[in-house]
Parts: sequence; C-alpha cells; structure tokens
Amino acid sequence: MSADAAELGRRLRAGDVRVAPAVLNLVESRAPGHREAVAALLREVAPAALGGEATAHVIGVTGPPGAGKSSLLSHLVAAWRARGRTVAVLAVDPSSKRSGGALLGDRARIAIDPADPGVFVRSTAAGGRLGGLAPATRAAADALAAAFDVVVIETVGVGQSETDVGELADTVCVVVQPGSGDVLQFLKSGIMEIPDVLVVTKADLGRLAAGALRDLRAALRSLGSTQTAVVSVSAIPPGQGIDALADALDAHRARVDVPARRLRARRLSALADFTAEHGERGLRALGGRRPAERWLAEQEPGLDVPALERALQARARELEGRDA
Ligand SMILES: Nc1nc2c(ncn2[C@@H]2O[C@H](COP(=O)(O)OP(=O)(O)OP(=O)(O)O)[C@@H](O)[C@H]2O)c(=O)[nH]1
Ligand SMILES: [Mg+2]
Repeated sequence: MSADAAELGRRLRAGDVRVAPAVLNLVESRAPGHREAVAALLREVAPAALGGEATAHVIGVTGPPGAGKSSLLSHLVAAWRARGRTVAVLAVDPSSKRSGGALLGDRARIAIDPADPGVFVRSTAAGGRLGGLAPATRAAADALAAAFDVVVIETVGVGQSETDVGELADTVCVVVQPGSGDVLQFLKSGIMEIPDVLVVTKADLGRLAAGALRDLRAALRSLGSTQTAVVSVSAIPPGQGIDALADALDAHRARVDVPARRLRARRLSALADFTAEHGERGLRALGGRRPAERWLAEQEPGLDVPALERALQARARELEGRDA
C-alpha cells in the first residue's frame, strides 16, 4: 500500500491532477496500514522532496451556513479556470465525522464542468467540532497543493470555529450574507479573527447587501484594519464581483509570507493530528498546548506533518518517562 501511495505522491509532484480521486480515497481510508501509506504519500510532496513549498494557493473559504459559499465557488472556479489555473475544492461536511460514507457529497453543491480534468471537488468529513478539520482533510490539502494551482477548503463556521482553516490556509476568506449581524458583532468584539478577505454575498439583494458592506467596512476601519479587502458578489447568473474577488485573493497571496505560514500550518496540523489521536491526555503528556507549540517551533523546518507527529509522540513518551 505504501509503495502505491508513494507513487501517487510522485505523480502529484509531477503535476498530475488526475490522481486526485485516488489521493482522497487513500487519505480517507481506514484500512490497516493506511497511516503508513498516507505518511509515504506526504513524504513525496513534503518541501524536502519538492525543493520548496508547494506552489498552490491554499485558500480557506468559511462562513455561516447558507451564506452562499458553494454558489460563489461555482463562479470562482470558472474564473480561475479562465485564468488557466487548476482547482481542487475540499468541502468539509460538518454533519459527518466519519469519512467515506455514501451520505457525503451533499455539501459539494458546486457547479463544475464534469468533463474538465482541471477541476476536482470533493466533500470530506469534519473533525470533531464545528469548523474542525479532520486529519484526512489536512493531508488531502497538503497533497493536492503539490499538483493543483488553487486548493480551496470550504468550511462552515463563525466566530472562533474558523481558526482551524486559518491555520492551514495561505489566505482566509470569510463569506457572509447581508443581514448577518452576528458576524459583525464577532468582528467588533474580537471573537473572530480579522479575515484576509471578506465577502458579502447576494449583492442582487440590493440595499440590504449595500448596507452590510458599509457596516463591515466601518467595523474593519474602527478595528484599524486597512489590509482586509471587502468584496461584494452575487452568484445569480452571470455573477457579479467575481473577478474583483479573484484579484483580491491574488493580492493577498502576493503579500503574505507563504513559507512562514506553511511552516506554522505543518506544526499546528501535527499537534491537531496528535490531539485527535491521543486526546487531552496526550496534550497533558506534552506539558500542555503552549509548551508543545514552543517545542514544535524548535524542530527542523523541513519535516512533514507525519514526521512531526511522530516526534510529538516520542516527546510525550520521553516526558512521561521522566515523570514516572
Ligand atoms: N439571491 C441570491 N441567493 C444566493 C446567492 N448565492 C447563494 N444564494 C442562495 O443561498 C442559498 C445557500 O447557498 P449555498 O451556496 O449553498 O451556501 P453555502 O454557504 O455553501 O451553504 P452551506 O454549505 O450549507 O453552509 C441557496 O439557496 C442559494 O441559491 C446570491 O448571490 N444571490
Ligand atoms: Mg456549501
């Protein structure tokens, strides 16, 4: 299994986007030996193997249920394709903790051309909590970033729940619909981290949408945020504001320190995967979350997520041995 997985990784590294379905099947598999296989896959697309960070733009698209994320992505995907970019979308299904079930697929309400090999859309199961990312989703995003130009992770969340995707993405795009006062309040009160790009959907609703845009811009100004782009879009055909949004996402990507974000993402992913496996008890064995993060910050920058997770396990054993 690991040999096949390594071959998948090598094909991703060569830019072969057609292996995406096989990659998803592998990372979501629960078959014996699958952890080793995923580790073998990720080793082939780690920065050490790629000779640098994966070149994809990894974008987190998050927002309250029904805000219009998937409808918007239908248009954005088309805009990216028109710009010659290949796109993978992982839509995280908050109602499903288990992966691979036949019930999946309902969150991927993204209209694409099924004959276009340059687009890949898949629903994946959520982690344990709203806005959480399962280890399989993190692994899939890491792997696909080696071959696709754009990798989108669509999650449902407001407030603090979007932090998981923020740890993984180069650019966090928060999508709200007009009249969603809760998001405005979360922003103002600091419950919600300031997004890199803020989108107000349903511009066709007219005054309501314009009002939402004004309120959000005012809130960002009062928070002293001059960097966040606020874009108004409509998904009603033919669409509105889509190119402006694609430009805003590009502009953010151009000014962000991608290697620094990716390095942080790998370390936080390893800690999240470790915690998913070993729970709070595991975290206590590491001396708590902050000390574990500090320890991770001292590790070799080129290590991939499975290698970092193994290092955390060894560290936990070592600290427990010392206490015993
Ligand atoms: N009027 C109008 N309706 C829209 C627009 N975009 C989306 N909708 C509608 O809003 C509803 C939710 O759209 P989705 O794109 O599924 O929203 P979502 O944020 O992906 O939803 P979840 O994935 O369930 O959280 C649907 O009924 C859409 O038809 C828009 O630009 N204008
Ligand atoms: Mg959706």
